[in-house]
Amino acid sequence: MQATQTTEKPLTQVKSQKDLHKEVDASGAWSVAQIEALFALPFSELMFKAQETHHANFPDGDVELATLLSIKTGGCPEDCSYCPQAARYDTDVKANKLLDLDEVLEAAKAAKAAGSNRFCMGAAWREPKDRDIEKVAAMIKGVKALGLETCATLGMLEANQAQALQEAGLDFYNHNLDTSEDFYRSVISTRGYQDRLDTISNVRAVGMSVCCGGIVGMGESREQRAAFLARLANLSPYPESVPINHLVPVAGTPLENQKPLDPLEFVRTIAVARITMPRARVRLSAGRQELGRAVQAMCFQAGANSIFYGEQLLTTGNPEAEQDRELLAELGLKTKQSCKAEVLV
Ligand code: SAM
Ligand code: DTB
Ligand code: SF4
Repeated sequence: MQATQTTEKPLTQVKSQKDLHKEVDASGAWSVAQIEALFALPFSELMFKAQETHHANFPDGDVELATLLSIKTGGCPEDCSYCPQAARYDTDVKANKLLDLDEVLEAAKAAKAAGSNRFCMGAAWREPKDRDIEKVAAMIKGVKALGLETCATLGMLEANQAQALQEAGLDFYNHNLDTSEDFYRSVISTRGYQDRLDTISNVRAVGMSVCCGGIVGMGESREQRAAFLARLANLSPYPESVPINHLVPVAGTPLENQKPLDPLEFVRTIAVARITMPRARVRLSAGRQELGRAVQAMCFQAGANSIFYGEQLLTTGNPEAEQDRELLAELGLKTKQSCKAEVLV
């Protein structure tokens, strides 16, 4: 596969810094104003547009199942305000060392047996050390040999580390922008937005697929949600996988008392992600237990076509696999076996 560097399409015709997000771009980039206009559509019109886009790009209408495993839990030095794994917050999460290869392969076999398509290994690191990369590379090889797609989320990556993971057979690397650049500053101080863009660029440069999304419901405004989606959609190319997490407010984190986002606004966010990134797998990620069946059904109608599958995310809960199978069956949704053959426009 041709290695592609991630670049952002430049916004042009900018009159002032204040207007930066308001201008329509000559090169076809999404402006924040255009995305806000999508959010502001009558609900049924927005849903209709999202469904048109979804059917045109995913004629099979299938749902991808991705299973998460926390391979290294807790004790993280970062200060992400939402995260129960940050060492500085007093949460119920206990820090553990990196799992052994056998434990990871057991979990991957169980995920495969339950019908999962992708196995995603997550570590509570700011960034991996080179000796961690060697151990994770062995896990990737083992999981891939089981016939699963592989994904890892290990924090910031240097170019040589991205190369090593790619050579081990890693299909996707997850690294989220999390939110808009201006809201980001009130959520995380220990790493910058540009650091995140650099990691995504390093992943692209070695030809791996990018899994990149974020969290909504952290107290951001609609304009900030639009600015966040604009940053994702203007990555060139945009990510193949877009996890949209609904904040899980965990006791002990600074966001523990955050008021939940209006569920219809969550559905709108999914619809706008679908319209602006037509061929991406848009994944309903953290927070599905709180959403309930009806809101999830609306999200699938809005163009979501991937879920985290299995009763555990990293440290928080997720619906039981059986419950999810029942929900998908009731909605008449098929699951996919592999999206390897999908090619981005
Ligand atoms: N440490 C690595 C990193 O930060 O890139 C990988 C794991 S980190 C837990 C992956 C993502 O999980 C975060 O970027 C965030 O989007 C999501 N996340 C973490 N805690 C969450 C919460 N309480 N609610 C919703 N999403 C959360
Ligand atoms: C992503 O965007 N969401 C997943 C995955 N990528 C790694 C993680 C969700 C974590 C939710 C909080 C927890 O379980 O610790
Ligand atoms: Fe650490 Fe990742 Fe949690 Fe941030 S989101 S505190 S980097 S584990």
